[in-house]
Amino acid sequence: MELKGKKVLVVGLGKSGLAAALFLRHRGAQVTVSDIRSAEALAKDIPALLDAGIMVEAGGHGLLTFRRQDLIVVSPGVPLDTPELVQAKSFGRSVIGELELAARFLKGKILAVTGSNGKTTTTSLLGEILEQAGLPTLVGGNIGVPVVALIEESTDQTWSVLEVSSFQLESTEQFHPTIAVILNITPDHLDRHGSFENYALAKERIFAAQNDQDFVVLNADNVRAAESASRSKANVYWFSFEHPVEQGAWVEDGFVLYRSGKDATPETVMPLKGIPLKGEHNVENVLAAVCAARLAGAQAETIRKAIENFKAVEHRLEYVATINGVEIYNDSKATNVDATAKAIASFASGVHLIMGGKDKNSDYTQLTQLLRGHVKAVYTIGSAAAKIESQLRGVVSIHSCETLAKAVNAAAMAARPGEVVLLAPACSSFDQFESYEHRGRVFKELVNEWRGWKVWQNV
Ligand code: UMA
Repeated sequence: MELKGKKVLVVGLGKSGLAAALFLRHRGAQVTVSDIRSAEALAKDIPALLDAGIMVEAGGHGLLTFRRQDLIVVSPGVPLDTPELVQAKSFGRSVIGELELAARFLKGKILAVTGSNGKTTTTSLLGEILEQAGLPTLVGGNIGVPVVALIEESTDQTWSVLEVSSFQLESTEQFHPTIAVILNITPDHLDRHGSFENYALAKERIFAAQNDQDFVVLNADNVRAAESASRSKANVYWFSFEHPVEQGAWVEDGFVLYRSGKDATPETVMPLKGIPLKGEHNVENVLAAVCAARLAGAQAETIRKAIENFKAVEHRLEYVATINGVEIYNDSKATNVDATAKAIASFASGVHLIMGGKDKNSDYTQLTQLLRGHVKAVYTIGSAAAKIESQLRGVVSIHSCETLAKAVNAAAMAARPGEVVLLAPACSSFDQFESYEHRGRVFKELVNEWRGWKVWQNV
């Protein structure tokens, strides 16, 4: 793809937009960036862009700006039905996402991981395993490093381990992973995709460009992910927590096993108790990683060691502290109902659950049974609070807290030794925070204040 002299518009100036604009300019394109945020809000990035010879349109998208381009590169968070994009397309402008742009220039092989939950943990784990297996490895994507930023470092030998979201996959054409993993598909982002099926179809784009030389790794225990197999042209490998699979990874008698084909002898990879992460969902993530890493050429022994030394990723059921016998966990990345369900299920009982934020057209009644079994009280925050409260009224004791600070305070007062305070919001963070990372960091700061307060109380 020739970029020299092409007029390219980058829509959205977050992490992806900034990286894409600088890359495109570096390759000789005439680049403009357009963002709905004001020039003041974008102030920290504008000087570097102008210095690089990139034009900036701030405070809104201009129809004319969009129509003047040869190519439009869209950030993942910008919906494809944005009117300016729809009109530019109708005028024959080519519109691609940041992932697709990157895919056209990235060298080497791609191992891509998608799913509604577990993507970041599995991607990080795979990055560690492949690196320890001596393979030249880069890690990026939805995990926080735009894929476009990996291009210059990639070589023909590189394995790019990429976390890819439905937002990124929605606008792919040539994106072609050698190994594609779908961890699970459960409702999320229904506000953007309109329906569960549209969302699932966006996820399936991960294998759209694959052929019979490639591999797809699917969760045999997740109905919608398993259904995808019939539409894949690649070799299907499975992972299952519940039963042995023909080829892939599974759990049997407390061990993780892997079999490379239906006539192959199963190999024992590691005991379940060697997995340092909490919850059944993390065993699923490990099974997916074992399968994908074996397909990439890592040996079972290397995989076992990398898993045993793996630390939970920040904001994913991250252990924060124990204060006066109360364990505190930060699962700020639980941004949908299924992730929250998995977090709750990781604790037997006595959970004080902080949930709420920006609703994504979710159905919180799906938590009813788990709340009754494991949760002592729910503390609601954010703009989704009223909906959560009306859907869960009578199921569990609910405290309306509005802010995270009030919720931590209320949970700290109520929790008894042996109980758990868990932030697992089931919502996105954007009503009160910049991102789920920001929400998680604020939570940990509040927990620190709580610790200080307890220490002071005990003096
Ligand atoms: N914007 C517009 N017009 C619009 C909408 C947004 O100009 O109509 C602008 C905003 O004002 C803002 C910019 O677009 O300045 C934000 O772009 P973005 O939302 O794509 O954010 P990035 O910083 O580029 O981050 C994106 C991913 N964000 C989303 O998908 C929402 C990050 O995933 C990812 O880490 C990063 O690229 C690098 O690849 C975050 C995420 O929340 C973690 N992902 C969702 C999830 O995991 O559930 C999918």
